[in-house]
Amino acid sequence: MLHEARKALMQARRIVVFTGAGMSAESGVPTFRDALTGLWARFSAEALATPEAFARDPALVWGWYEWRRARVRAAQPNAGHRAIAAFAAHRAADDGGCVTVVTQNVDDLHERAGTPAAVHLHGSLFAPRCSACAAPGAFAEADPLEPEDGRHLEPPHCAHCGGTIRPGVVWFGEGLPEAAWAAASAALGDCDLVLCVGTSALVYPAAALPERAVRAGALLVQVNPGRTAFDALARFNLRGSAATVLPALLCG
Ligand code: BV8
Repeated sequence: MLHEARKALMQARRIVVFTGAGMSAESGVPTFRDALTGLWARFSAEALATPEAFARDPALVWGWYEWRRARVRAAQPNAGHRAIAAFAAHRAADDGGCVTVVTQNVDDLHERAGTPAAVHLHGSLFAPRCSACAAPGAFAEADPLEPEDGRHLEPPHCAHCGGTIRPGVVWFGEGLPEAAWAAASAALGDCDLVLCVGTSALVYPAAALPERAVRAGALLVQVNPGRTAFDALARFNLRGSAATVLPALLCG
């Protein structure tokens, strides 16, 4: 299976790597399936990642995002992130093949592994903005030293209008950033192979993109230790973790 999937990747010209939370799991970043801990143990991620939750208790939600930002800053890209970056650079240099990384993740581990232009469909933990005037916001602390089990943390205020600064992520019920959606739709609408890594494929409209690519004739290769909604669409289901399968698949 790995060998056939590798052959398909070598023959493909326009490749999209579509990643989810499982991509960063081995870097110590919890997935959305993982139960929340500490202050947020009684919440689901879907419940906290909403404009309503932020309106109800801004310090609870801001504290959660600063805790997640601290975890990501303490994390390192894993062998899977590095294999994707090396593969993309190699293809671009070698035979002009095009590899585009489209992620649902709000961490910066693809970039830190050497993938400069990952398309972030759901925003970033590192791009706070004003919830009133949308001006870019600044963190109170560049390096958040969050206690292990988290804390309530009042969000800072906008230097321009005094509005409340919010995380630069897409919350449930919110539309995706137009530029990222356009770039991802174009890449997946024109690819001949999509490599889906570490996603449960349950969140829309993101999950519709690989579906649409397969309907347009692209081949789907999946890397995931568990079953997902993409299993039936995949030509190759590689059951394993991102940091173990991707180096063998992309750099073997
Ligand atoms: C919208 C940022 C309207 C915030 C996120 C159609 C059908 C059903 C529902 C909907 C629909 N259309 C819209 C909806 C509603 C909703 C939705 O999809 N709900 C789901 C839950 C059913 N969608 C929305 O609300 C979207 N907005 O529709 O707005 C609109 C339109 C126009 C104008 C105005 C409004 C917005 C969705 C985006 C929400 N924000 N993140 C934050 O991070 O805090 S979503 C967030 O959750 C992530 O970004 C990601 O997308 C998702 C988590 O999924 P995964 O990444 O796949 O991770 P998960 O934990 O689920 O799974 C991990 C996988 O990894 C597992 O399969 C596991 O086996 C695997 N794994 C584990 N370890 C490893 C591994 N794999 C490899 N290696 C390992 N080591």
